Amino acid sequence: MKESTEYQALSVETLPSRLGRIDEITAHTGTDSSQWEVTEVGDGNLNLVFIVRGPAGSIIIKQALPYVRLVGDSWPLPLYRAFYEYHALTRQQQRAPGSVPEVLYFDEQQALIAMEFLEPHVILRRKLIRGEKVDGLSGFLGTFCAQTAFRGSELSMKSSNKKADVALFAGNVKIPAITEALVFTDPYFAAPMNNHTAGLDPVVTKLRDDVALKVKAQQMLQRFASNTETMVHGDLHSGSIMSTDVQSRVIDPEFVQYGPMGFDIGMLCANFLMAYFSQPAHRKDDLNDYQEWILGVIEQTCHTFESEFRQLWQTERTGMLYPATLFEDQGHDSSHACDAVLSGLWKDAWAICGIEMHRRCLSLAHNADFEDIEDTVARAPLEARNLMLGAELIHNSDTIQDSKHLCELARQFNNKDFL
Ligand code: SR1
Ligand code: MG
Repeated sequence: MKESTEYQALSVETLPSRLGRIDEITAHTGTDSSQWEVTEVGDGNLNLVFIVRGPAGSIIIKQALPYVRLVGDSWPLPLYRAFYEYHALTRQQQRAPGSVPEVLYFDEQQALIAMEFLEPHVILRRKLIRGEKVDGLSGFLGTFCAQTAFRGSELSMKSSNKKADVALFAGNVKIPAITEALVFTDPYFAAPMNNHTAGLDPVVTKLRDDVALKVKAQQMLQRFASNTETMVHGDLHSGSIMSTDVQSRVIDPEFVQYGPMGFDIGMLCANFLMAYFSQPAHRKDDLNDYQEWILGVIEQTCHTFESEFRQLWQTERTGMLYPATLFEDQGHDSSHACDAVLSGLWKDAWAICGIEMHRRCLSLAHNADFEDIEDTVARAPLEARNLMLGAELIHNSDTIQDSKHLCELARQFNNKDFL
């Protein structure tokens, strides 16, 4: 039975009585909701997240709040983000099967999604801070990014379907607007909600005085806002990935939109680089080994992305772009065309990578990799390395050869002192 009342935020107390007669839910938890054990575990910036443990099993209930949880009700945010998250999850499941939690039930009015409880998975960012390795991580992430990028584009999709999808997701205005401001714009001036670590001022001033850097960041915003190449997750950081030691899943695509194909992989690389630069404050033993493991994940993720993308190019190029009728059917190899598409994609990715590295230290919504370092004297020089490499990537996104080159730069910047 579907809830049909006006939106009301759930609580630990009200959840059993409100959801206890929904078949799609009780099929997974058991029908006696008085036996449910409910905990609220949302530690993200926006939503309520409940674990419901029942006699028959456990599920996750995610419900959007009508405001930004991180800030409070002074910043209203539309409930419709749950609608887009639901549609993103179903598409990701089709395009990259097994990569996201199974959706069990969706109630648009209550902005509520019931989904598979991933156990014993934890947020990947926590594992990176603890120095834990995850087998198969790069293969999983590279495949996810390539499959969703390729299969959500007109390299693969029928144009009519893709354009209908672009129209559907174009309604998700206010959520991408957060990215447009917080990621692409606010880092580059003293925006009201910004904050940065004490001691970073010399580097922050340098970046904010760099007009060419601001131009490049705005060029990337222009591409983000107007290039509808594929359906992007839109917020693919290490807090949007849940892992055990051997398995991973992508969660939380409410920032979904149609955007550039290099967006997700660029943001992902940035978050691994921030994990890399923060490590000296998290461990002494095995520091070099763990930092090198992170760089290996970046290289391998990008490598997997390329090979999966090239494979899909050969086997699933059924859309209107670069059709076989124009290449193979004429006896012409299309691999140079694939090279050109990938080359443009990586240029976007490296610039977006640099911008994401900036926003997590300069704008609102920093990441725990750095924020968990309580001693700001220790934190500032690590963030400075991250910020300066970010600038290098934005300026030189056209000349970064590949992920090996990226990791070589990271090693160089990891040995520099910018303050
Ligand atoms: C106000 S929302 C801040 C950030 O949280 C989300 O996870 C996105 O990364 C967003 O930029
Ligand atoms: Mg999120």
